[in-house]
Amino acid sequence: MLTMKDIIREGHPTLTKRADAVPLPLDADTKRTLKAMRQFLIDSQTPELAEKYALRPGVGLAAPQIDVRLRMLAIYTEDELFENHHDYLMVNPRLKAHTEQLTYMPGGEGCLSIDREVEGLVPRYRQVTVQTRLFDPKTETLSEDVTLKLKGFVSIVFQHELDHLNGILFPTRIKPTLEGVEPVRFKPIESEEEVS
Ligand code: K1U
Ligand code: NI
Repeated sequence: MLTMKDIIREGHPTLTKRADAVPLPLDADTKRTLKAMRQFLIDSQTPELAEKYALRPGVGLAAPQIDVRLRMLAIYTEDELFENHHDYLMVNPRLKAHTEQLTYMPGGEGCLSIDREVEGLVPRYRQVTVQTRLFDPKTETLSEDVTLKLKGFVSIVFQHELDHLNGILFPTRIKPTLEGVEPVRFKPIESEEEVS
């Protein structure tokens, strides 16, 4: 089981290096790592496990964050409207196209590898087209190249994780203001909705 002890932090040299392409076919060790990355996200979003093991909740994780210098990443999250679940283990992902339009996280971004509050907004493309192989954790098989269109929050998560594969941490992308750029709008959680 991966815990916060396995996640390297700001200052570690791996976090500022470009990761290498994943050699194919996948070896057993790489398959184990991919499954463990996805399981970490699931555990971190399970309140009892997050509390028991002191896990910070995460919706994305890139292999360099566990000191594996390979181009692979996990995403496990709902979109901002809680309409679709996104569960990906991407191997050698490439950004093929993106909108001109930008967006950003209204409260700024966080990172499991950064243990401090970082103020400021991070401009991200509103929609991206990604070409990638997908690893299926159940059958332990790798797909051929697929093309994914990701928008809004999931697009931001992908761009944050792709940055990790390229040795970039979000504080280097911060802008004090973003004029004319719309933030991602999250559907309010019903219990937190205003009544009047
Ligand atoms: O890569 C990482 O360090 C994980 C990070 C990715 C990220 C996604 C989107 C914006 C910024 C950074 C996180 O998962 S931060 C946690 C988070 O955004 C979240 C966690 C649980 C529920 C909803 C959001
Ligand atoms: Ni991060």
